[in-house]
Amino acid sequence: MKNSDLNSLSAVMDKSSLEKLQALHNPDLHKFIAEAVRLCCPDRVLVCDDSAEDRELIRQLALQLEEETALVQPGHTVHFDAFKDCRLHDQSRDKAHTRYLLPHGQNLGPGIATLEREAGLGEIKELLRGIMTGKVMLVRFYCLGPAHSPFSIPCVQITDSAYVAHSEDLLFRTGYAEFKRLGAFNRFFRMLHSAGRLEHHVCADLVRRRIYIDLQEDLVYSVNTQYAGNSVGLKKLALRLAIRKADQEGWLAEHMFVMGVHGPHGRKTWFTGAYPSACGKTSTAMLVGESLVGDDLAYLRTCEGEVRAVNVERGMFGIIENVNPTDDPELYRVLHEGREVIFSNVLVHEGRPYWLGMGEPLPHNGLNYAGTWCEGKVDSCGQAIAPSYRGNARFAVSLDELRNLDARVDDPAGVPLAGIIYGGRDRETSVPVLESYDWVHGVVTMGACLESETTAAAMGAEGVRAFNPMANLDFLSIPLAHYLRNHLAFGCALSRPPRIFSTNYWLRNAEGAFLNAKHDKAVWLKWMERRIHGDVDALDGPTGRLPRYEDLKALFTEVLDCPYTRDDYRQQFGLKIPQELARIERVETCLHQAAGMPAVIFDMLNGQRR
Ligand code: SPV
Ligand code: MN
Repeated sequence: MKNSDLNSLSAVMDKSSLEKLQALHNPDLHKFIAEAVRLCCPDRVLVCDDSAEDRELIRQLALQLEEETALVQPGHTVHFDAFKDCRLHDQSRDKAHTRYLLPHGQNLGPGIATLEREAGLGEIKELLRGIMTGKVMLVRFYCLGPAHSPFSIPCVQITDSAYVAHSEDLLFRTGYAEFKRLGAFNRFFRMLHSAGRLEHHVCADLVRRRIYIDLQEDLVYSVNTQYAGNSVGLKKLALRLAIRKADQEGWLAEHMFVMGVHGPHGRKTWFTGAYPSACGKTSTAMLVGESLVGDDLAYLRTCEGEVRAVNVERGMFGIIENVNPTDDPELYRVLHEGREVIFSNVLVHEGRPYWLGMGEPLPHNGLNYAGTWCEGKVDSCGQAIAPSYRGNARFAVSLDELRNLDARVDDPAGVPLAGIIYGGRDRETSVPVLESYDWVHGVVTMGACLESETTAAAMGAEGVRAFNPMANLDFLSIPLAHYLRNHLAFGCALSRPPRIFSTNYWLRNAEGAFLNAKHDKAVWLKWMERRIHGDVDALDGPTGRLPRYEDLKALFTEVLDCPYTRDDYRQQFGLKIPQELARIERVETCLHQAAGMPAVIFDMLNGQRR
């Protein structure tokens, strides 16, 4: 450590924290922390390692600071994010104020918000100046992906929010040992977060909420926010840095679950699935009888001619709405009996959490995201306040709580990937399950053409159809054309790339009724698994390979023990030609707006149209 860094830090750290930092022989790390201390002026800095004692300290701190409140069930707490009214709240990702800082004159193409780097750094540093006065700065180390692996990315998180640190303890792998092992290396991800001024333990300065990503330094600044999607740096903020790193190194960083699907005779086949937020990604990964590796973020690398996938995380920050004993029995169990759960923006009554769609009547009053709540309460815009934050109340748990966790979750080599699934929220066009003809066909017509209706996971209007390639558009830190070119190249380099499928759980009939029940996705998954092994045939259609009625009928009986009629099949799998053509038109328009799109993408769409 440089002398000046050491001096500035020893004034605000106790001996134990200083020793922990000194044991990491990494001047870049020391410099980053010293600069953050000079900027944010905390009263004290607490450096944590991977020990159980430090984790317990953070747990206790979250309660002491009242960012979390204990519930009746031991180890369970609730956290609320700020809510002023329907226009000003802190309960989902703030896309409008999340920006990449780029040198003057550079941009990342349409739809990706950027800011001139010097100006952005000036603004964010002004917001952070002295922001931790009177507070404790926490310094935490994590590892994205399994440790000791080609996938691992060490990260350091600085925050003044014990809730953020506690969430990361549940959601990510510890990383102090990894930093120690690696010593002086310079590429690690850096996160600097402050919840800013608090009122009633939630962010008071929401209008000054900013999330700025400095790609040059692999550093994310986040200020005046507590919602985990904006503040828990290792989640979607690190994904943005990872997409950049993956681009430079020739792998893929994706918004995907990873799971093992069980086939006949003990066979297990590995899939990843990219779905926009709140479109069925977690519920697919959690299907009864299958094995979970991860539910939100995956890194994909090629190794000896095959694709390997890992879960970036080690926990789940899931949507709680509609988690009930019938649809999600394992999650429901964990939310009641788990050792440690952080609930956010649910309804609390007599120390117990309640949420919409939990399968039992809700109390008529309690504490919720808007303060004390009773039925009929409205906000200052006159909007009814729901018992729990509609659509985006969440829970955070460690994967260790789950009985369906796959034994290979921490395999440093990842799992061999056989299939990739793309799924959006589409009421009128795509069939429930479809297989692509080959890698390029799948990447283009299923991944790049993904459209979905917007949901409560990000700020803005809900239910609006939006172009969302690979369900990753919100997180792209490289131009879209570049990202798609990487995808094409990734699979084209392999003699047997993973098979690509699409699913749509949200198809409706003309009267607006859903054409599928929630459990039907279990059948689509089994069909894809059988296709990969050639156990079932398919029908060659203009948009891809379709399941045969007889195979689905047999699977409905086998998997769900329920009938499946020709009429069901016809309604679900009849191609909606005008809608398909309209979709190609819309997506093509979006793709044309981005410069440098590979010509093969438009050729493929033209072929599809013909
Ligand atoms: C999502 O919105 O896709 C999530 C939650 O997984 S967040 O951490 O907000 O990104
Ligand atoms: Mn997600």
